[in-house]
Amino acid sequence: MTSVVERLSAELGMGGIVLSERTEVAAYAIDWTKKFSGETPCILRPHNTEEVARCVRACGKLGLKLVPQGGNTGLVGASVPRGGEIVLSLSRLNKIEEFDEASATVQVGAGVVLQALHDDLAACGHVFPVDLGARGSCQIGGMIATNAGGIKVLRYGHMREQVLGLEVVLADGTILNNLNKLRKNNTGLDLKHLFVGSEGVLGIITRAVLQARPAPQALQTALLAVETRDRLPELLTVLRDKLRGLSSLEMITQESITLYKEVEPEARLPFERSYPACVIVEEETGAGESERNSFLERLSSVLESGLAVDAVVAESDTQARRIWSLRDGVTEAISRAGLTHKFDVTVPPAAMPAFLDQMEAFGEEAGELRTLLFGHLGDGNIHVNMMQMPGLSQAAFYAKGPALAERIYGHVAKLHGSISAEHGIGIAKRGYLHHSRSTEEVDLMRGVKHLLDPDCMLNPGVLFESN
Ligand code: FAD
Ligand code: 2HG
Ligand code: ZN
Repeated sequence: MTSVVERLSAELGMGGIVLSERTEVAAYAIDWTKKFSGETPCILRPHNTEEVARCVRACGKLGLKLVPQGGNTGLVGASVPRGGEIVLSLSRLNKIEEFDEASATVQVGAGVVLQALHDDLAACGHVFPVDLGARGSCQIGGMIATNAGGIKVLRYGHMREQVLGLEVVLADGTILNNLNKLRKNNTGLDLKHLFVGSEGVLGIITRAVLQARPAPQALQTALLAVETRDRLPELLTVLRDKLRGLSSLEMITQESITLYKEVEPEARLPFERSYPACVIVEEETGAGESERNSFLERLSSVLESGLAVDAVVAESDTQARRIWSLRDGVTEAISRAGLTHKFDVTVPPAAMPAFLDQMEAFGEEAGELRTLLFGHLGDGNIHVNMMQMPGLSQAAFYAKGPALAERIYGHVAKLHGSISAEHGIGIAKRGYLHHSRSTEEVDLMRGVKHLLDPDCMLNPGVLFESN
């Protein structure tokens, strides 16, 4: 009997695309959190859109299921196989194809890594305004498929707001080309939005046209210390008012900073004493001393209000990077320190202080968990991590997950929040979707899935519990 790999290779008839060496396949079959993994016979690594379409048609003909994969930094288990699916890696579609200066748009392959796009645009005085800690690995296709957020949503929005055009390979192998560069194009249903945030269940994104922006003349970065978490909503209001060019507003609680220091003992912490929370602010300003002085004055007025009690202001790019390394370092430290249950939620900003306390209480009640809270304060987006404490077995740790999720998401729903602020639903949250979306909405989503992928070939099991 011929194997799947042999049948697929024969069907594709193209060299160098099928990767089936077990040692090489392994990295594609486990996710970043090490929580989700599965078997796969092989990885397909096409070089361009036409090859992607051929891969999709070949899998369709052989009745094989596909998991599209970008940088494999997703945090909800949707980028790795679960039960023998083939992984379709977009990594080789990694060309930055064209920068159009007049429209400030850039056309890229789905496999372009975010950091590479940042570097490329910087060379022509522009920026791509989505940024996140996984920038060195996550890819544009994956970011579109998850509608990634990150640290600049406050000013520029998610991926959705940056996507002008898309090229997508549908489940039957059709290539849907809408590489639109126009900002204004009201010609019927805007189909690209179906694929933004679709987590690979509706089609394979192969190229995109993205909106770039002129690079800000100067960035002012500071870390503020907060004496009480109760006043975070007031601080948010005042910062939005005083710093009109605010581009990032992030929050890290003390316990997260403590973990960071445990994992990175060499790291120098910005304040000599500890505070219940620290807040990172970044403002885009004009260049020059007067703009800098204006930032410092406006920041001083925030300190005078007592909403923040201490501040470290970056004097150079290196110091700004050091401040940001604390924020990025927390996510990294969690993954290095052990297993964690991740809950990425949004709550109305006014509800945030009580919500933070409630999360700590839930963690305490569940027992033998360490609760870490941080996130995108400006968006009301809290990352709740409940980490395995030493002594708690892996099985006992995992067993706590479902009850915790039910409690946390139930609480979020009562606050009219969202059970997924930015990471998506994937496998991890599909059983809880009803906390944020109505039955009618989920039925319509299923209908769209059925229309575009009637045989449920693309990412089966993602988003919905049964297809
Ligand atoms: P993958 O993980 O490979 O895939 C994610 C999903 O997209 C899967 O469902 C996959 O099937 C699908 N997919 C991938 N490529 C395609 C394609 N071309 N066509 C169709 N479907 C596709 N996320 C945020 O939103 N904000 C953050 O601040 C943030 N910070 C992070 C920090 C760290 C350290 C890490 C590890 C992750 C972080 N994430 C964050 C999560 C993650 O980086 C994002 O979800 C990112 O958009 C995933 O991109 P990727 O290329 O790695 O996609
Ligand atoms: C971040 O903002 C990411 O750092 C990851 O969205 C959050 O690790 C997490 O829980
Ligand atoms: Zn985040």
